[in-house]
Amino acid sequence: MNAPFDTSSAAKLAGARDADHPVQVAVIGLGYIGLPTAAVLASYGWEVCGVDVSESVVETVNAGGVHIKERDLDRLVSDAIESGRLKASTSVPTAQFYIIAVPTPLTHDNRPDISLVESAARAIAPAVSKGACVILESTSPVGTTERVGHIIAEQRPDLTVPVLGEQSGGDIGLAYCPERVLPGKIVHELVKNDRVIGGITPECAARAKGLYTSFVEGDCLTTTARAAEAVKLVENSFRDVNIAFANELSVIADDLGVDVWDVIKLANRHPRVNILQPGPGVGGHCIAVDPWFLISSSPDVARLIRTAREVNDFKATYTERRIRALLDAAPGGKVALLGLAFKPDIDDFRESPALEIALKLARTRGQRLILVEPFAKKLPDGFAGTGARLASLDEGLEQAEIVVVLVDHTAFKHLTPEALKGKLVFDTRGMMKR
Ligand code: SAJ
Repeated sequence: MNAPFDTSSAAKLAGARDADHPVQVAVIGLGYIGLPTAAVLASYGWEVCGVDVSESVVETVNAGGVHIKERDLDRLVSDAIESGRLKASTSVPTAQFYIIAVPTPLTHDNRPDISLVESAARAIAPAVSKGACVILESTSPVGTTERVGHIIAEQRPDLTVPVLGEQSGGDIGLAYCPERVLPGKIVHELVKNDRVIGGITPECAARAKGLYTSFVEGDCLTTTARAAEAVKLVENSFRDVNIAFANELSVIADDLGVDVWDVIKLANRHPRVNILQPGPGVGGHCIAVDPWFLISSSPDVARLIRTAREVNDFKATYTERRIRALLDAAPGGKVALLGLAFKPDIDDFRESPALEIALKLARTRGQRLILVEPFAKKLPDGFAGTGARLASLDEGLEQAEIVVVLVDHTAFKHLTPEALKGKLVFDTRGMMKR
């Protein structure tokens, strides 16, 4: 467990900085969103301090390295460090802008856990000065930006915090601006995407907008903090519901004995139909998580959104059952599972349905599992002792009687039905059809 943010030593960082270059933007949390944001801001000329509770993350970044894999991020961070405009620290400095980009996971009973946002607010409070603007970017339940304001107000009675519903006022700005970038394209989308900026007051929104317009090429649209919080949750719920429709169709198509890929392709030729793609379930740390933020705040009315979550979760169970049936149909035969990541061409295994399916199969059929994942150097610990092993695509194809596509990585795309002749094939992504 990491130590909480160091709130006592804002001065430590000031010492590490050239006095002529005070920190302009402090980015709290150097994860998948915070680190690229800090580096992009530095590349646009801002003096940035990235803050993280992990000393090893801070050391890595200060050495010009990255602790996460994301396209173009390594170069961006090393250039930003070299330019002297990006530094990392475990201490929160005094800055003009604060961006909070910390995780907001789910609790065991699918409720949002905003404790890291609260602890970031507590860490900012001692350092924040009159005129600064605090912006929350973490995906958050509606009302969280106001909660950040309450925490700062509690710790800093000397400062007036803006009040929701008023037009202006307050010694600091307070706003919500959700991140909307796609893993795998984060650096590109940070600059290109439109941003929604919700202020506690319109004046707060305008102040936050000043920061984003300095590097965003998309439109920067302003609204209230509560609306912006809802927009983020709605975007990811929209996608979850639409993927659920495709996943449910794939199960119905199996029942009816029709090819779901053909059906979707042809239905999408209608000018007002645009069905997404079925898969083995929905993964990642956003789409499979964020709808719960809406469900937990409105449990009696968020019926469609809850059902979509259930349909998408069921698709992983259904996929596992179908693979077990194939194993039963080929006694003693081995199965090559292609892909463990949560989506194509990414080394991110968080909430991955492919990984979950493989782990469940490994518990009882490990000796018969060959796992092919070009983005993994070794198998996750959960496979230890199961007999499942990691292999190259060629090895997998050579040794397995059954081939299951769980992730449509580019590295698998040259596979054709001819190359799989004689094998039992289950293509959960329709890779060979599309
Ligand atoms: N998936 C399907 N079928 C599809 C599309 C996706 O099964 O047709 C699956 C993927 O395989 C994956 C999951 O859904 O398991 C999610 O992948 P994704 O590419 O749809 O989304 P994420 O989780 O990588 O990123 C999303 C994006 N949100 C939207 O597209 C509305 C991104 O813009 C957000 O910034 C991100 O969540 C986030 O951080 O919230």
